[in-house]
Amino acid sequence: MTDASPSPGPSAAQPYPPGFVWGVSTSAYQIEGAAAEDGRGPSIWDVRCRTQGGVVNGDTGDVACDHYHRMADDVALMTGLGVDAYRFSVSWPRVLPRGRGGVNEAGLDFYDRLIDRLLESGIEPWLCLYHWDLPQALQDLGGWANRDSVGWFGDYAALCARRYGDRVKRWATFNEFSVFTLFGYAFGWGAPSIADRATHLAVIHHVNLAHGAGVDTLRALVPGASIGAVHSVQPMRPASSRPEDVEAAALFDEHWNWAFPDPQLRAHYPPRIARAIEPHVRPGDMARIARPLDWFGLNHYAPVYGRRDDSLIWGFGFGSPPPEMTRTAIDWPYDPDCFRDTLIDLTRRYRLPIYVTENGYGTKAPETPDADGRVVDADRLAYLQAYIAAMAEAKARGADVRGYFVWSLLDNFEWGGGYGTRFGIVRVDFTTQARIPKESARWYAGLIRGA
Ligand code: IFM
Repeated sequence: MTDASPSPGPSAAQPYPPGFVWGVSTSAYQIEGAAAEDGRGPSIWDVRCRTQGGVVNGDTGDVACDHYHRMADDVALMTGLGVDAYRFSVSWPRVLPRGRGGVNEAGLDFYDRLIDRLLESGIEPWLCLYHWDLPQALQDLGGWANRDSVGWFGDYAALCARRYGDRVKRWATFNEFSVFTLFGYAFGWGAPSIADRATHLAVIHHVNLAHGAGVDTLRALVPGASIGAVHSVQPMRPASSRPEDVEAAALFDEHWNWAFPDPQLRAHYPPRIARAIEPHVRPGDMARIARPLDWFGLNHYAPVYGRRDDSLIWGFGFGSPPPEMTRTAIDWPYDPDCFRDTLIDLTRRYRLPIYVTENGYGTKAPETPDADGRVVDADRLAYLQAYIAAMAEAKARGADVRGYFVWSLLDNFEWGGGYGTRFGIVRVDFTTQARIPKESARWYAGLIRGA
């Protein structure tokens, strides 16, 4: 089935008909490790972890899940789960250690081996080009604040397209544009640890242009490519009815939810951002950004409660959800209905098939095995059941959802949360690197078998 063909209608008995894609997601910096091996160059996250702080326990991605050395075992885990697809990202500094120019054959080979192993295992590779690990050498030239980044990204996309496009047909340009730009360039809580309005605006526009350049490159070089982008859409609610919270939440909403999909799919910025970003927009830019896409990648976890916060550069920040709201173990709101409504709203807004490219449950609990060696993650299992049921409801009400990828296959480096926050359906012991599929993984495998 291609993305263009109409979605087979769900029935009450079988909301997920054959062809629905069940998968798991990861990202390079969060799992690979081998940070200084085989010619990989430093990324902005290596630098943040080592020198800028802000990561729990001083953790780094140096070893992570050691996936670089354990890739075959990790693909075997996926085979055990019975997933149809695996979304991973390529580490730009592993294949281009200085971001541009000389390629690193050993790095390129690693993804060749991964892709081949996936295909031999009957698992479709979904390749995401950018999951936040910009080569530090490019940051030294200004990173995404430099308009040349559009060309750097286009060249990197071309390298990957030429190397992997014979085997990889599913491509995403970026993962969660709004999250890495807000956290990295406005809040200063992620790499490259900047908090500056003008820089943030330039970055938003250049990343949108880079996305467009990436789409054009992939379209030209990969026959039969199915191309999308992965957005974090978490409906924004004001934390109170005070006018200053309502206004702050409205601006936060534009930044978090619409600053990227609106220009990419409707060729305009949302109104408040449009005014501010004007100085960066050159004639022809909006057409360069709004390139036709095949699918919409949705990462969804929870609604966000926005409030006025003058300690942050834009005057908006995170408020608290209402006290009566159920929350997950890391205090994120638990709201499957919000997931259902988001799927329905996005289908209406952008009229593209949706793949849920991330959804999952994080905890700070160590999730140690019990006496029988089982990891009973009952809360995660219940969360996945509820969210997958909500997705079925959304489909029944017309949402065009074609697939679902759990975040994440493995416990991994959870950015500022380090290794203390676990999202995996497979437990990783970060001392021994032993993997144990949790009860949620067993349940997910059963769901897929029955699907
Ligand atoms: O771990 C992250 C991932 O890298 C991007 N989306 C949210 C996940 C959980 O915080």
